[in-house]
Amino acid sequence: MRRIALAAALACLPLAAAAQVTTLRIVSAFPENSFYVTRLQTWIQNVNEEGKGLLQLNFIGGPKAIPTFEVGNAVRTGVVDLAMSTGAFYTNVFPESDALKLTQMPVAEQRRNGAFEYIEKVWAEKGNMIYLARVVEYQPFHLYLNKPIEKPDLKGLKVRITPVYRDFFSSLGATVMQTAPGEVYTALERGVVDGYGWPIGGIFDLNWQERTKFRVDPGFYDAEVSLIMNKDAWDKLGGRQRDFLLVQTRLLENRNDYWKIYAQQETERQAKAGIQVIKFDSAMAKQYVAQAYETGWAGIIKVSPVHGPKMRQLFTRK
Ligand code: 173
Repeated sequence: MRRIALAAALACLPLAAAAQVTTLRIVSAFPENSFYVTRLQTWIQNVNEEGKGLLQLNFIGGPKAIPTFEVGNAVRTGVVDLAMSTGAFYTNVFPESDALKLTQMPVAEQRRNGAFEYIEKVWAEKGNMIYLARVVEYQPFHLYLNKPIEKPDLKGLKVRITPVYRDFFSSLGATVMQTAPGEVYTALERGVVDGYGWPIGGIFDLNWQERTKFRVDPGFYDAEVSLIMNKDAWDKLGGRQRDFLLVQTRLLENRNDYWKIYAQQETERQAKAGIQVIKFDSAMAKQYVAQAYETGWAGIIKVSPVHGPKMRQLFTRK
């Protein structure tokens, strides 16, 4: 009798669990056909396999679903539950978001030195967001150009930017123009810009190599792409669902060493595509990178006099 009751109870378990499934809506601020998104979708598939009966992710799409610079507000207000984005795309929610480009240590170390905790606090307070995981690192930004330069002087050049590059490129004399990644190709094609900022990897995703003559070395900062979540959606999850989501996002973050290989591959691929490297000598290079950080932090601290200096202290390698 008892055995039968137990068997019956066990048989009911999947049903009981099924009643607990939550499906979260996730979007990407990067274009649908970018490598970042391909990688995200592979991860989502796996999460959905592992999360049967507990938690499912429904990929809504990229900027066609929600425009790049509106994704942050969509997460803040709960129009979507989760997003893969970068801070530069949601400075309209809170300006500190763009500071993540300035971290000088891997996210694993940020989780140990208090930086991650500080990010979590600011994101929750100012963005109504849970900062879940950084899924891109080891990707320095570069300036790509169609006109040659001999020194870090961009006077007379029009350069496509996001907030990432605004203060730095402006300080070098560039005329800057902000666009989402999806509009870079057209801007280059029409000659509206003479170049653009982008990390070392990814320019082939939208065929920009067809419209790119030079890459300027060295790179600067570290491209940040992260998973962020609406805080109310997080608060509604059960304990097991939260644990599962934390484990899954951490698994993706723990694979970030891959980006080191990707950076090498993309550098080679650019050379093969005929993109020439404009390389500053070491003194100039040092000054160029120093100016990138100086102007970057000045910009953050100007709009965030309280959090800015604290972030600078936590994000800068001693
Ligand atoms: O669009 C951009 O140039 C940008 O800001 C960015 C940020 C992180 C990764 C890739 C691009």
